Amino acid sequence: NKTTTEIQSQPDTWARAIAESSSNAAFFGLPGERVLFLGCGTSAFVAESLASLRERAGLGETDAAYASEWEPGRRYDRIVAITRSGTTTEILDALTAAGPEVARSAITAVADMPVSDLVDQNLVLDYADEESVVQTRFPTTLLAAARAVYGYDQGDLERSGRATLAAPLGVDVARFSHYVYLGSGWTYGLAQEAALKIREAAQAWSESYPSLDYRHGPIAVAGSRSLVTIFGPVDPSLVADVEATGATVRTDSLDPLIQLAQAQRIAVALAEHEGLDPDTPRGLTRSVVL
Ligand code: F1P
Repeated sequence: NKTTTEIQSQPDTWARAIAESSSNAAFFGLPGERVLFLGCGTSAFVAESLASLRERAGLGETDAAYASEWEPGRRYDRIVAITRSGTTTEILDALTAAGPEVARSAITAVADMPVSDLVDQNLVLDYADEESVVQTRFPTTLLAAARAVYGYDQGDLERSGRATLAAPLGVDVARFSHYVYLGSGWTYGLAQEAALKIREAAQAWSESYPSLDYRHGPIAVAGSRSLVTIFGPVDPSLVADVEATGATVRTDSLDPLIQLAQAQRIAVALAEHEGLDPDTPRGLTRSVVL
């Protein structure tokens, strides 16, 4: 399927994004600017991760919002619209409502789309566009580009990504009926995106929470058919509490972007196990145009 091809191509698209990042810095907010990232669906979760990464890097006050929920009010120097398709109605409506005085960037996978007319500058990651409805490499490639701009240490992302994606997945999806993804800081957006992949590609039950909030209620439904994956740093007492429910806990020391790619593989494996086509999920289209 196309989704798998796109998942497997990620080390290449990450490497290209990092190589080109110095010329793209302005799209992600100049140092000191007050920035708002907007998106829908996958792109809303990317927006959340970008806001956390940028603010924690000390580059300026940064917010993220679902485009559908945002209302003009707080003042920003720049609004950055994240949208693979460049056609999503809520994004176009938010940019139209934003007023003329704020600078605007769009980051898309396709050039000359409706969003392009509403912004000053459009970064087009065309090499990360996708044929699958389900987004995989566009969000991770955008994140790799942003991390480079924000000075995040990318380590050996490309090599480690290649090795991990070439190795067997190591998860028997027949054992699990409930998938939980936990994250903290910028990886909370990744956890939400991972859980969305399970729902979109495999129509299965998944949830996501800030890591330490999981014990504040949601852990009550964890059990022997739950797979709980923790992105980023792991709190041993949280692992012990989750394991006490009978759930399987998955942690590793991989770069969180590679952990997300592994979650994408789990979603595809689960779809195949259920006899579903991950490329064209029921009820989903490439973008929502109202
Ligand atoms: C956003 C999005 C996707 C979702 C679905 C509908 O699209 O919500 O994340 O998987 O296909 O559209 P875009 O604004 O990033 O093009």
